Amino acid sequence: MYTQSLDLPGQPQHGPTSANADQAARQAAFDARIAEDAKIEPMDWMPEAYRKTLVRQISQHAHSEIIGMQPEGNWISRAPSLKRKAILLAKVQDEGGHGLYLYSAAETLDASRDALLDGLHSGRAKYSSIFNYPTLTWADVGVIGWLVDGAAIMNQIPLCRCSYGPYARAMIRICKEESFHQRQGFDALLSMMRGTEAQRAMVQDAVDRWWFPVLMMFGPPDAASTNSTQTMAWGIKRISNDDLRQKFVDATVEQARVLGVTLPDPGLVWNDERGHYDYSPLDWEEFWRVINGDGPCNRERLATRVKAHEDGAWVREAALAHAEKRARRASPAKAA
Ligand code: FAQ
Repeated sequence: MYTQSLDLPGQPQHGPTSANADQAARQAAFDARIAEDAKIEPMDWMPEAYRKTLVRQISQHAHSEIIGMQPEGNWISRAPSLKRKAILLAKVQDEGGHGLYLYSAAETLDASRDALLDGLHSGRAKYSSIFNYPTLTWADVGVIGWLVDGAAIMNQIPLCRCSYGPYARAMIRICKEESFHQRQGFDALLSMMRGTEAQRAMVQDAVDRWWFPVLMMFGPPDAASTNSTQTMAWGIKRISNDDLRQKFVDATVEQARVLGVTLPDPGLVWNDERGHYDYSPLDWEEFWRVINGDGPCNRERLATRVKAHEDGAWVREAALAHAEKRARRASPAKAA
């Protein structure tokens, strides 16, 4: 580009000093929006570390949703009635949909979906620890709805107020659907608890196996939560891991009483002074082992996911070919 411009007194300066000033002004505008609890939108300037941490959290969340289809998906063909089968089909499809909203939210941050999926399939990216446990009986399906979706809602309601607009808006719809998921799980368990002795024993066994892994879904204790300080300062995370875990324990004890099951923790007692239930220390070694790839089902979950992706290659190719054909028809000159 040709220019006749000269640097004159009083005019904005260009070069390193003004670039630093621009950067500082953008950072100040971003900080002010965070301080006033306004939303950050995709076209707004944001610090690179904010963008990266959102891509990390949103993509891990998306991966959890699509891997989370597997434990219950195993039971679609074995549901005990047409009604339960229809409910379970809808629920598993919802989880797939949640994954898609979340990948789309990550794409607004310049992340490529192919790269995100590659991270999952190669084992580099994390997904929720909880989906590495097996679903041994039909009661496990009810317990996933009641406890896993229950924990997911507790964690996700505050994310509806997250500072990044597309993530916050995706969470509003997701939370509505998770609420149906939790209720259908509780309802399925209630039916079993009103059934035979063998059904009640099956529910109790499932609760015994899932309770502690569910408490670990909220993440490591606050003292070991490497990301919390920064994500809370940015208004991404609103309530700490331990505080959410406590809220979940307090809410669930009464639900267990209504259901007639025993939560498998002798240390679970009301503490008048704290105004909360105390509970026993969790096995954090197990947690780290599971998230580092060595849980009961990690290998199976990843292998199933990779196979589904490979088996679906023809669908992606066909969709691309169809889109190209439509573009050619709509505008032959441009497409040529
Ligand atoms: N599993 O510093 P923090 C669902 C990692 S959706 C695996 O405390 P942060 C729906 C963490 O990534 C369930 N990894 O981390 C459904 C970090 O590693 P990094 C998923 C975990 O991000 C129901 C390291 O440990 N929900 O259930 C876990 O501040 C039924 C240090 O931890 C979401 O993703 C874990 N449980 O807090 C579907 C919600 N916990 O990345 C199907 C959004 C921690 O530095 C059926 N995510 N780690 O390498 C969040 O709210 C947060 O990311 C937390 C973790 C709270 C999960």
